[in-house]
Amino acid sequence: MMTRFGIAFGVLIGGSATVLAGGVSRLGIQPTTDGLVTFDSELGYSVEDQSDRIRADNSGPNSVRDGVFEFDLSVLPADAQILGANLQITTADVITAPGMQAHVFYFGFAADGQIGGDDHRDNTPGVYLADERYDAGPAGVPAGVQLTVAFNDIAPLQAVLDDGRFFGVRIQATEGVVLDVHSIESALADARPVLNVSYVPEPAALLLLVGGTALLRRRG
Ligand SMILES: [Ca+2]
Ligand SMILES: [Ca+2]
Repeated sequence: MMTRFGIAFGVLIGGSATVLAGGVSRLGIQPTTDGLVTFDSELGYSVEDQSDRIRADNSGPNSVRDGVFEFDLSVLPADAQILGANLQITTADVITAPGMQAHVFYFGFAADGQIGGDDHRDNTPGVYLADERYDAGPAGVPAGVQLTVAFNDIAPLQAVLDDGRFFGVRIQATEGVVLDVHSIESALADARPVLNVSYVPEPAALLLLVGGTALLRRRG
């Protein structure tokens, strides 16, 4: 337990813990590590994890660069029931795409706390979390805009909390799209990525919450 608390304290300095109504807690978790993983048909896989920004782009099957964030979920209570989650990232450059809109997918996977070639879409497909369409080009999304990506599926996050430690989120650009966001190495603290998780700390609390919702529905 000492180790668990020690790790939690270290990460929570940069995050925020809030208790909302109904016993629901919300915690912002910064990545343990982040970076980009490139596949090049001639050079193979390469990793950059110390830059102050992360780029996801896709120039066709011979050159695909994915942005990856890995979060240590041991800062959450071990028996937490996750109710919702989103990834908060901030653009470091204008989003570009061949058309008016940039289509970007987000995938989640059980990770290992370091950025490697295995984090690329080719090697660890992961579970679909969200897809977003951003206005691209000079009149689209400029640098310095905070993007909040709500997850459609929290099951992979819960699975890592129950049976693992590091949760990976990967940004996958579709062909022609270029997305630059600030990394944890960014000098702008407010622009660094954060995983926001809302949860109830005890299974019993979730049962009460679900029971209450069912009761309200019956009355309606
Ligand atoms: Ca990094
Ligand atoms: Ca990894």
